[in-house]
Amino acid sequence: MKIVFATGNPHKVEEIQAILKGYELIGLADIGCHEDIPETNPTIKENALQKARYVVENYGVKNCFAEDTGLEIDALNGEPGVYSARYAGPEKDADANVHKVLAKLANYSDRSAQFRTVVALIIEGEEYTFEGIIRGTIQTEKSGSGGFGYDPVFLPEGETRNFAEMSADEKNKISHRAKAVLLLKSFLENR
Ligand code: ITT
Repeated sequence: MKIVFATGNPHKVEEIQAILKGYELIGLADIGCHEDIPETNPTIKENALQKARYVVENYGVKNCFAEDTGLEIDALNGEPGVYSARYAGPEKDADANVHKVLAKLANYSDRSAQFRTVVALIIEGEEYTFEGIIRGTIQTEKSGSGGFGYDPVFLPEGETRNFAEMSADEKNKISHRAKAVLLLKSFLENR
């Protein structure tokens, strides 16, 4: 089965394709979409829905899913949250975002945080959402060369290596995104 995945982030396509093995993910470029899809809502769930709806409404696509992810840091009242991609500015610079987080947390002893992903699916005109969360802590400095975004400072609960120090397979077994996508997968398989 082919399904459009509305993301401009190639890391997400790689991670999700590895989980949705029996499906062919069609990227935005393949449907002629080269624009930055608006994400203007105050919640991760609404942003995920907004991205999926945008593609269905503007590109004549019937079945589509999108996802939105945020890093939610307890001591910062859930920041950067829905602003995770642009925390340090509109350039979506992962390095600058990580440095901003480390600077803001410098004086806090509570470094607990979570990643939250919401996948929004539109299929045959109906909308569905699936959520995945992983708890962990923000480390004091970066390490590891895998993953992307905030991975070099996110240590999942119960683990000794952060997401950037794990292989893609290891991250994919436990991550927020994997949890949400497994719910999507079982929904698709059971309809
Ligand atoms: P879309 O086109 O799908 O919107 P994006 O990169 O703008 O791609 P988001 O709006 O979901 O993605 O922004 C979330 C940001 O949070 C993203 O830029 C990363 O920096 C970070 N992020 C998302 N998933 C992550 C993960 O698994 N590990 C580390 N950081 C992640």
